[in-house]
Amino acid sequence: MIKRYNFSPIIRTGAVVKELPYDSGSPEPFIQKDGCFLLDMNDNARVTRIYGLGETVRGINKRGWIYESWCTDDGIHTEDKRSLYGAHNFILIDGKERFGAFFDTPGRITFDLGYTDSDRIVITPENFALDLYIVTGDSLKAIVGEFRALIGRSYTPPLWAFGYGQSRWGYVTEKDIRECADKYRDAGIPLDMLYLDIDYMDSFKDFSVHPERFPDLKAFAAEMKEHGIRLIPIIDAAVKKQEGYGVYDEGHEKGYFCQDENGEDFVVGVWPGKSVLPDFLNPEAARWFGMQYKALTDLGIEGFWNDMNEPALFYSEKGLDHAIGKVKGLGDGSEFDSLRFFGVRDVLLKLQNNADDYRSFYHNAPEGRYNHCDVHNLYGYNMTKSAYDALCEIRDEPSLLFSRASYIGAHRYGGVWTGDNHAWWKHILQSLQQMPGMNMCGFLYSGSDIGGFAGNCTRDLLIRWMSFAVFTPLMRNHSAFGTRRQEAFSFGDTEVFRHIITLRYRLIPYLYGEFVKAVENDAMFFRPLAFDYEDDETAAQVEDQLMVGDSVMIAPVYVQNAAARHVYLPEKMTQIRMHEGDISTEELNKGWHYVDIPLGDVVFFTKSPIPLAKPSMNTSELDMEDVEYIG
Ligand code: MIG
Repeated sequence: MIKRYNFSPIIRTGAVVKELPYDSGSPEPFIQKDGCFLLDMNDNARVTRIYGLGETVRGINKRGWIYESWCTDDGIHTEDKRSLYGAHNFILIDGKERFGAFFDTPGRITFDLGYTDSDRIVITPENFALDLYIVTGDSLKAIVGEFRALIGRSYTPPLWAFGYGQSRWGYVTEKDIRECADKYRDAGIPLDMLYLDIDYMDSFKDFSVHPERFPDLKAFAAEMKEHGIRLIPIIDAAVKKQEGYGVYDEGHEKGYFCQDENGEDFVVGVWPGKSVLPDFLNPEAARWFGMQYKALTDLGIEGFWNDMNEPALFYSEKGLDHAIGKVKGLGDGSEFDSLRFFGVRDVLLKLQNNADDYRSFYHNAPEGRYNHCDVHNLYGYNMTKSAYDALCEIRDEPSLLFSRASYIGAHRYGGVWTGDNHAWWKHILQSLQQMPGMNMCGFLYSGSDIGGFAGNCTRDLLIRWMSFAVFTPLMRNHSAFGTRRQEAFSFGDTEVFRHIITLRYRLIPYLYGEFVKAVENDAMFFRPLAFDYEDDETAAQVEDQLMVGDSVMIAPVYVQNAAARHVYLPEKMTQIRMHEGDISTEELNKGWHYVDIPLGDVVFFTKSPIPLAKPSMNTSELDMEDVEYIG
């Protein structure tokens, strides 16, 4: 059952698809006081665990930390952070009572889940303008199901998006991409997608193609497609401010960019240099931007990733002028003490994603004009919606689409990737722990940058990361400019990667089938063990294993040098082991096991038999019907 409470929302976020009547009572079990929603967790052991909040740092059980929904471009995902790229305001309380709560508000909201006072939940929306939904049900799964039905069916990508993808910020030319495809083919490693990062564009102008680096993208896309590979270009949110550039000229003339208080286009600095921000909250502007994707679909492009849509700001024109003023006096011979040094340093550091800048521009939504801060968390969501709506119009086939920033509602239009992680062992676990929270909030097509985006990857890290990512719907290896190369062919012997990625393709009938089922049933593809074994207190405490679909449980190795790990089996299961491409099975009883998982072996567990396809080099060669059953 769902109850809806009204605290004068300023704007319809579009997160929900059902219009429920308002309840006039108080939003029990929360107490509403001093601009907060409070819940005493200790009252008769009312709350034991808290799930949800989507894309966040820390454990599957969110209790004990403080989170802030504020879509943020922050490339250091350490556990002291409060915000990442998504704003997913749904929590699920498990304890004496079980219920979900969705705080539908477009601005900032803080979830203090036993951080300030370990027995208390304090939820503080910045401007108390929200719809609150309290969802109850018979089980954790049932509550999620009710909530998901409220927010509408999740995005389903085309089947080929379940193939393996290689990406790198650093492939600059057609030659770089072709070389990468060749190396995968030579090594016999399956591949479905090659990603184009910002360097394919001409001067980072959205919807342009660099004339020398990709002289004929249409022919090149067709060439790759013959090998079963699709090119997936990036689209950045901001548009280069340059007269003579059609997208800028038209958007400027029609007033489609975010404006400052005087009605002038608000100018920010991102990759293209001085840029402007499309006003995705203005439906006309959103439709106009979405239709620009046609420039690339006309060249044979079938999928996109939307980036920088928190929106990320390196600086604003205003902020930069101020900072330059501060720095200017530096070389004039006057005393330069440490305080001054830190002062100047901070002025420069604070230019990026600056709060004053977010407060300095406005959106023209149908309901009225809004300061960006009040609707910040809707920006990336509406960018993805604009692309999805337009792609549905432009193309007959489903397109691949995923985004960095998101808000609940965006799950209907695309997937999300988890942004700029690091080549750190702990980020394998972080990725695993993020998945169920995102699934609760509707984001099913998701995955992390395999091998880590920032920092230098190693062979063993990549093997372990991939052995986990075999199960994530989005399986993409991506890394940052300047980091060590981390393609599957970059660490000498490629056999181990061939076996792991081949296993992924063999699992696609199971993974895709379970994914579609989860979408259709408003269910989760990844679940904490607690969701399937509600009376098993041990299962409820497991933070590093997940259920994947109806039949599989995973327990990956994420510790450097470990060749075995403890695995909890909540019931009797079959252990499946892939060793050098060979698959073997073994029955294991309920309880704890210490399982050998040497580097290169992929081990997982099944409750019931699952289909396994024949190996294939890409999804167009994959025979979804020709399967054997294992487990
Ligand atoms: O400021 O396009 O998260 O995946 O490679 C960095 C360059 C901009 C951030 C994305 C990352 C991408 C990178 N982008």
